[in-house]
Amino acid sequence: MKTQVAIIGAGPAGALLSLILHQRGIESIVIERQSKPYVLDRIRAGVLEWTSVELLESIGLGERLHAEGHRHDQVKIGWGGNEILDIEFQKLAGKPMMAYGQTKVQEDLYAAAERENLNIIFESSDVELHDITTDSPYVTFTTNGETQRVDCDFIAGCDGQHGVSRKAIPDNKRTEFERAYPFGWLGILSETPPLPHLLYANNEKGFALCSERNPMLSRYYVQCSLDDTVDDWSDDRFWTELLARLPESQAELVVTGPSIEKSIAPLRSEVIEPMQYGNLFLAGDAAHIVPPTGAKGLNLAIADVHYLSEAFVARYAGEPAKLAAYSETALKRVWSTVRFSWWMTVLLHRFPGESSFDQRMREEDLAYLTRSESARRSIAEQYVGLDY
Ligand code: FAS
Ligand code: PHB
Repeated sequence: MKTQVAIIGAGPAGALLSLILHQRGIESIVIERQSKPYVLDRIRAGVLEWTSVELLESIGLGERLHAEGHRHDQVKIGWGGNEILDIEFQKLAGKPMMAYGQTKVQEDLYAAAERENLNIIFESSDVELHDITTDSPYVTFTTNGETQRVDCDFIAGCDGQHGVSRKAIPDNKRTEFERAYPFGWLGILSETPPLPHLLYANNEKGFALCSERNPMLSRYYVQCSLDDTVDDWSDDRFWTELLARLPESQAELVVTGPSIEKSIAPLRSEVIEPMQYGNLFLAGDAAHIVPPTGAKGLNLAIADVHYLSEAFVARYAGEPAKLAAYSETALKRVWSTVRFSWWMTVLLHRFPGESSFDQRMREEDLAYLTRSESARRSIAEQYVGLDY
């Protein structure tokens, strides 16, 4: 097969890139390892920056997003037992955020792929990238037991943190920056009405987060040990821990119920530099990982795709400069977002073995945020997403 851009991975980054390129007259073929139901079944992010909302609207994906998404003008942070801090981002940063699960974003992208007849090849294995430093790169893979080959002008590596693309950049050309956090998030879904606002909490027992997916589907998280498995966490233990970590006035509002999904995710920060090598360009988790505390993983993938799609459009219009500068351009937002996610993670979690001094510094940060509208504005503008 031959195309202009071969895209590895049909998660949010790959599917969005293919859709935008198609709408701008550029052909692509997407090569995805998993089946379509498998990708659609993953429970991941829950919050869209307003910048992401506007991009999705611009490509015709605004209708369901506004019909089923829940617009929020603030989030709350519980700390110091019963203190509650409001981060009013509509008032402080002039933009809201939208609670709209990644699962729905993925459904919308695949529905658009069907409508616009995009070429996504699911259940592909043994994906290999070839000749990425030449003008004739190609991708080989196996599907239905047959080896396939896609000749292309460019390859977009959108295959996530465990993909093959990032490793196609030679070790001596690739720098990996990494921070692993000494805890994970235990997340559940329950068919119960969520709190009116997203609520993050820092408590002596650890972090907790109350979020949502729809008016009768709540998403909750508690910080847990990396040694834990979901079997260590009965529903009773989860609800007891969650309620104990929230300010009392908020804990009283939580409607508990049986979990219909329960999973543990480790927290990591990671950046791959550069995000391009020869005619290979990385976007999304293939290039960076952020702890979910800042609600940035999905949004940063969308931002990469914004920059990369603009660069491909310029290149095919005879302007190669944007594509040559893609990595430099994308990394500015990546590092700004990685710092924000790291900072929110340190602010809101308790680190095993940390000193009482560390906790006092954390409490001073939270007290300063309570006193200072400028400090709250800084969180607000980063949480809802800086302009591209
Ligand atoms: P993805 O990982 O979503 O997609 C990559 C795709 O490439 C996958 O479909 C994969 O099957 C495919 N692939 C991999 N290797 C391949 C190969 N060799 N060949 C072909 N295809 C291949 N973000 C938040 O903002 N909030 C959250 O609460 C949150 N929770 C998360 C929980 C978990 C368990 C994980 C893993 C991530 C979470 N994230 C969260 C981050 C998540 O939303 C990612 O940022 C987002 O999925 C990034 O999208 P992609 O870059 O498309 O990567
Ligand atoms: C979620 O709804 O899954 C969610 C919300 C906010 C976060 C992380 C996850 O910071």
